[in-house]
Amino acid sequence: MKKVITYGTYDLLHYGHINLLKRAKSLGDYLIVAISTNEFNEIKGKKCYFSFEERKQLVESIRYVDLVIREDSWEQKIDDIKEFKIDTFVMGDDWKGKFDYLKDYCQVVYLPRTPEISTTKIKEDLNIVEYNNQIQR
Ligand code: C2G
Repeated sequence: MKKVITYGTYDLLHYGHINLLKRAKSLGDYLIVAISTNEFNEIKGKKCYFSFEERKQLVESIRYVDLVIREDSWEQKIDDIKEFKIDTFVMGDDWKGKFDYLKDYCQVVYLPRTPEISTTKIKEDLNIVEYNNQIQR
């Protein structure tokens, strides 16, 4: 069984995330997603709308995902790869090159991001809508 792992915050789940997970799963038979905990997101400087438990529940419901684990630190990847006997590590190509050190332990694949969507864009667009609604009231 070929095992794949990927890491991320996965806040405000959108089709860019789904595209990544679908392609990641196509590289093997079993996909593990390590979701950044609330505490790790603070270290990453990310403020989430959904809590870890809510983000975990959403990602677990995706047909391509077989297991969700916690991402508590930058340093856990090698241990995860060993513990789960991972064959392939996958990330979007905004991370290209950043995890090449994992090539000593498994295949490393960077996949093209879905360009036009992001959690940040969703938040910005909703703020504009809310702002316009307030003006019209
Ligand atoms: N992604 C994508 N297309 C988008 C947005 C995101 O392919 N339009 C991918 C990212 O490249 C990443 C995954 O979806 O592989 C999750 O994205 P984020 O939740 O933004 O994850 P990030 O904050 O980059 O965390 O240790 C690694 C970090 O935890 C990665």
